[in-house]
Amino acid sequence: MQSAQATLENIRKDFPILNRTVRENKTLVYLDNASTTQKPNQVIDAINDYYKNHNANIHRAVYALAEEATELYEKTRDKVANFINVKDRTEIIFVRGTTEAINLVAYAWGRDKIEKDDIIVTTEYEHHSNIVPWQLLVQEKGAKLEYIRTDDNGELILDDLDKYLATGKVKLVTFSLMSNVLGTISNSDEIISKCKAAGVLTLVDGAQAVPHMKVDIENLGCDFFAFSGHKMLGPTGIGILWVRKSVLETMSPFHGGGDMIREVHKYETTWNDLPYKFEAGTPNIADVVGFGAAIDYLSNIGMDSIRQHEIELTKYALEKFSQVKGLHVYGTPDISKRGGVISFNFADVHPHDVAQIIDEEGIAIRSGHHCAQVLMEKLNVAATSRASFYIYNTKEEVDKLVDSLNKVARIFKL
Ligand code: 7TS
Repeated sequence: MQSAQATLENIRKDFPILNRTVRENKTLVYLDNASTTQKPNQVIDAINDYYKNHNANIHRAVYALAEEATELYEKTRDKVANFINVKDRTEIIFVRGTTEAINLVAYAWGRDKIEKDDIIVTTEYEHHSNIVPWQLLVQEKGAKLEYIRTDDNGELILDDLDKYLATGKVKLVTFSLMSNVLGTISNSDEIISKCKAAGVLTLVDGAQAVPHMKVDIENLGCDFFAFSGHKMLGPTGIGILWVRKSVLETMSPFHGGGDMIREVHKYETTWNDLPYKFEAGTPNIADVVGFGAAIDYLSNIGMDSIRQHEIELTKYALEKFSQVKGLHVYGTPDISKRGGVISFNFADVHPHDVAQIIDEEGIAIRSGHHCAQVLMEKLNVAATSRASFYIYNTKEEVDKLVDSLNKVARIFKL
């Protein structure tokens, strides 16, 4: 059995970008993993190998290369099914990412199913991609969008959910399993069981959760589930929408075109089998293959070890942050209820100034509204700074961040 330290050293060796220097010859400290993660050689090599040795269009031809490409593409679907514990692979749809997945549901499910005065419930800590598609839909239908509020600890106030469900008008409740700003892990069991009891469908945005903890779709019990490959070591431009079969079978197509059809005549078309009905056109084959390699990589480490590593880093960082003068950290102090995302602000210092001073040390953190302006309004700030961790981050990197935060405090005389 390898020690945790040895494992971490080996993991870091797989990520070539972590060796590079930035600014004044500073070793890169990458702490913007909630935005996107870095890629290991295994993922880069899988994409290279695909283009060098197997490139062809899928599902269309009988020649050897086309068969190989199709097999590689479909193999990733099986890997995804296994990774999130889905029994029926035809419920898994390849999309560009979480944003496209949620838009697909809003169009292909929502346009048929949402009517005037219906209610869609979301939360105050959603990413814009789990707000804007619903705004567009309710505006078109004369329906309503309501919000479950967050409390001072950044947790959802579930009394709000009870209140909306009691109206009998709610058709969908949609929430992220982990907030990209506060790191809060939603109380999914309670939300989904309440919705089930009320006969209301649920969509879970797993963009921040799937990369960082074991997610079991069967246990979760939702109806729609979305996540992105690039936040879990995979390439950009590939993501997953999972839909429960009984719901998927009631949905209209999203995009029309090649591959999603069975027969096309001059004035009517019949649809292909699931999931191909929802995968129109030539898909992002190479990145699906790369995504498969990312899933293998994470599976080899084990999602429970990844969660444990992030808990340790986050606990360590929260302790150190509490000693920095003038620093305010958002979100719950209960480590069991949060992931490796820490948003913070210095009183009277603009987050962009913070990020700039930190960047001089080669440390990449994000400053801004994090595509969560509804939450920023709630917190009564325009922006926050945010550090977010992943499998390759170390306590030494947290120390470097803390040193530079102390530098901010000194410069601004806090
Ligand atoms: N949902 C959540 C919870 C997210 O954090 C993000 C991206 C998305 C959806 C959208 O994912 P995409 O892959 O379709 O873009 N979050 C962030 C972030 O926090 N900083 O940059 C992107």
